[in-house]
Amino acid sequence: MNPERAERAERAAARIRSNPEHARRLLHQMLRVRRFEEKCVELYSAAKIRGFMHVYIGEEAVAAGVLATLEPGDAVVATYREHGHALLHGVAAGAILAEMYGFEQGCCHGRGGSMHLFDAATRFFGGNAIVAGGLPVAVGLALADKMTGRSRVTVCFFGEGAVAEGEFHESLNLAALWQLPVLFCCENNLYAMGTALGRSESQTDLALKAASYEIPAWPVDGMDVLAVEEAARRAVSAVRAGSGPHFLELRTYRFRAHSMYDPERYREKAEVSQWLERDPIDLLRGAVEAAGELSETQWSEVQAQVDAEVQAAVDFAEAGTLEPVEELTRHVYTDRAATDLDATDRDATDRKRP
Ligand SMILES: Cc1ncc(C[n+]2csc(CCOP(=O)(O)OP(=O)(O)O)c2C)c(N)n1
Ligand SMILES: [Mg+2]
Repeated sequence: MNPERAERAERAAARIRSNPEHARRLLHQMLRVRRFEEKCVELYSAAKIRGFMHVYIGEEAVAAGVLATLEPGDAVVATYREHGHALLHGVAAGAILAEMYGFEQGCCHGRGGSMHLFDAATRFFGGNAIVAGGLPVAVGLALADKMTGRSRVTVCFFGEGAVAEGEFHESLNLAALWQLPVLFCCENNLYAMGTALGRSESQTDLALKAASYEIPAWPVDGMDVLAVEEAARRAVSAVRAGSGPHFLELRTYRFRAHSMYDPERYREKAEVSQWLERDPIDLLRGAVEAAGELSETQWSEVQAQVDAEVQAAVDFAEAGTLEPVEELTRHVYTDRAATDLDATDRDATDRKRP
């Protein structure tokens, strides 16, 4: 082992020993996402889930590490690869899976599906299918918190493909200009569908792009959940303390295809194998075991708990029902019929008419 790696392993062991329960919890969280999504793939193949679906397998350390640093009331905005973020931010596994089945018991009554998970109660604001579409939403949420004086943080996850979009630059600029309480988390998995970062960006150091907007930014090993959590804790506490936006470039890798349809002609099998050697779950499990803080029994318990949660989610989704046809026009514009509008609303509406 090279000296840098050895020092890192030593620091990790010390951290694990200082709070072994927390380390086991991080392991549990990553495994929840992994097993849940493995089940989703199986259910997709069985045509229980249809439409587009993108899994996060390989990238679990990012969501698990960052979300471990949030407090109740903080908001999360993510992309279409968001099952894990929703799950770890507190949306019930059953409600997520039922949503993917298209059933009314889903977190969006089955109208959103895999790419548009949303849950106002936990302040999980998507599930955004448009690349970079979540960034202005996050900036708006953070602006609202700043204007109302609430000490909340909004975390925005997006892929490195988003940095090529105008919305990325507009959002970072305004967040910095107005010193908004938002943490930008760029999940750099090296590919945007089949396009490698170096084929689409002249500058591939993404933290540097954020720094050009005067936003404190740094890269993080996104396969090491302890490193992710440490960086996120530092960034989140600075954001919460009023130091304005922060940016993390989380260097990670997706082990599976971009979506369920992808012949993967753009990357070598050897590259995938190399990254598989740094599976974030295996890395943490190995470190916790090496620190003497994970017995065989404890690991079996973690797995059993996760398996039970996933099975319960499947049972819940399987028992789901489609929304009745009469409900189809609900949740489109407003639930209130024109006759329900009170006099003030009607006056205002009338005044706006040309
Ligand atoms: C504005 C926009 N352009 C194109 C697409 C099609 N599209 C879907 S996913 C994707 C790649 C995005 O890659 P990245 O942001 O790196 O996220 P990853 O899939 O790697 O997590 C593209 C181009 C889209 N959804 N939105
Ligand atoms: Mg990507």
